[in-house]
Amino acid sequence: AMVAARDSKANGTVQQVDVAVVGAGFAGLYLLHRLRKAGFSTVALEEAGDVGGTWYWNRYPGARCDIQTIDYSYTFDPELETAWTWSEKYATQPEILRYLGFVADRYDLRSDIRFKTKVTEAKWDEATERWQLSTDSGAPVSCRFYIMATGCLSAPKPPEIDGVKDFRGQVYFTGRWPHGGVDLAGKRVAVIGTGSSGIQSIPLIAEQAAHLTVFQRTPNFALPAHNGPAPDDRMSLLQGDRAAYRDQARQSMTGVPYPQQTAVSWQLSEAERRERFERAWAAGDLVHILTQLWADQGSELDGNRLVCDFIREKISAIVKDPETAAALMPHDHPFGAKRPCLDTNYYATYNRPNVTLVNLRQEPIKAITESGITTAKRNVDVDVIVFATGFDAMTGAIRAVHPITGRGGKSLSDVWAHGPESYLGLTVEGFPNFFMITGPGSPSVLSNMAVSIEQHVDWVVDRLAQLRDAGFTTVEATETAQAGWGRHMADCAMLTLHRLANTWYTGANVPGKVHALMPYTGGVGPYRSICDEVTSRGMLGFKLT
Ligand code: FAD
Ligand code: N01
Repeated sequence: AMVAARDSKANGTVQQVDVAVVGAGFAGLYLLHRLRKAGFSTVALEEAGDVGGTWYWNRYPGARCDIQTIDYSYTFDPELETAWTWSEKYATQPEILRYLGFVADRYDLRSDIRFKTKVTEAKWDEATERWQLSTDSGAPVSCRFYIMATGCLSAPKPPEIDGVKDFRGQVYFTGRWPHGGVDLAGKRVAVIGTGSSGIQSIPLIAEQAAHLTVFQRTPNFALPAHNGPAPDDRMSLLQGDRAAYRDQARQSMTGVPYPQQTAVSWQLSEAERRERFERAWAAGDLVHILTQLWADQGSELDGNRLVCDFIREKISAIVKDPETAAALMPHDHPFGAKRPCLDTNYYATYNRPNVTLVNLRQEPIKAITESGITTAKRNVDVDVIVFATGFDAMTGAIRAVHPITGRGGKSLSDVWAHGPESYLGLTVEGFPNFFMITGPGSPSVLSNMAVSIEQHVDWVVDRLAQLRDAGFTTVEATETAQAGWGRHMADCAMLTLHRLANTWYTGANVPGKVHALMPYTGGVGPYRSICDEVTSRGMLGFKLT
């Protein structure tokens, strides 16, 4: 296939495959492997220079996973699981990137990947019943099936602040960090943004920089990672019965094997609640604190407020300056409704003499100038500006392929003009033989993505093989099924607190983006059962030809 890819590049012909995959991150790599094993000819098209996706692009200081790495791993091959050992509870970006490279080598995946190749347009050709993909380099691709494994957090958001071009210093984005690293020693540095990327990088930038000024618009909840070796209790659960451990993850709400919590907050005494909270805080585990305190924390404001109060108490105990501590305390969203962060020394960093917090709620940024950043109250001169301002999440990378034209010349951006509609977050009516891995409408970002990616890839590849074997050439969601999924999404959303926060889950972080809660909030295990039921009921909600 490598030869085929090179040849078609050379002579300008079209590369013909059964299935084209876009993206070579966690999802694209596993897709390639499964598709090949199922006997499909395939190619993956990847804009980056190598595999890794998220872990290729996000090389900022402090970048790590925030789901324990023993859980944030492939599980499809028991031999792979024992061939690789993680060195820490939360692996660093370089280690995760090495792991994905190891996987690519082990299954010889690079030979079917065209790197530095961006897919720019996609068109369904009704006559041949094939997708035609245009690329910015090399041959276009003709395929029966078109699968976007383009990532939920892969399209960085533009800075949206006037004057960036005037700035004479250096500008960096956490999501596009230079491969050789950046020397910040002795520099005056500004970080804009206090989401997970900002919160992971700020403590390390503060250690290097002469002075660091953090520009915070909205404070976020952050919990200590307590990184180190993988905890003994989790390791013994995993090693005690690996298959059962993995299965529990697949059936769980979040893709991490924790039991379902049943006690609600008002059944517990104040002392019991505090005891549970302190244990969770000491565990250094997002999923633990999000799911193991009391059952109503994610669904009822009263149960949730108790968690918020405990965390705010921790912030005030760590941060010495009361005004800074107050500015760091979130009050505008329920805990968990926005992705909470996992940190190492984040709050304590504000006790350093070389760190200043600027609260943009009190003094908004007016402009970026030649020499730095001007707020409503002051000029801050800096040598370097780091944008930790996040992503056009979930739909950004999909919509960046423009247009994606389905049946009857319909374009996906028109179909999604009022928000991303889909059936199961996997397919869209009017777009035959088109699939999204962890698309909007699936649990995706509300879960351990490794588990959600494997579930989607397995489901899609199994269906493609089954349809091929039964002699079908096209598969497409029906309008009824898609409308029903939209209603189910909305019903589920009413049962959680996610709708009460302005976040990248709802599109609120991107000016002009339609407001809609994009991930499925019904849970990973229940979602898997639904997908399996669709299959067992003869591809319920799909039209096959
Ligand atoms: P990606 O890894 O984003 O890969 C998509 C690839 O598609 C990219 O390489 C991109 O270049 C390519 N691409 C996109 N559009 C095109 C195009 N038009 N043409 C060609 N190529 C294209 N999730 C967790 O579950 N746990 C974590 O701890 C965790 N940590 C994270 C930390 C960071 C810093 C970030 C940003 C995300 C994190 N996530 C985490 C989410 C993470 O994105 C997923 O876990 C996972 O890596 C996604 O894999 P993917 O293959 O679906 O997408
Ligand atoms: O992005 P974000 P992120 N002016 O959108 C601010 C995963 N991830 O890259 O909240 C001023 O969360 C913005 O402020 P506000 C994880 O799922 C995981 O940090 O919009 N400020 C916010 O503070 C995560 O949730 C890890 O008011 C502006 C920040 O920038 C997701 O990726 C690490 C602004 C953006 O926060 C995204 O995280 C990294 C502006 N114009 C990422 N625009 C792990 O730890 C934006 N902001 C595993």
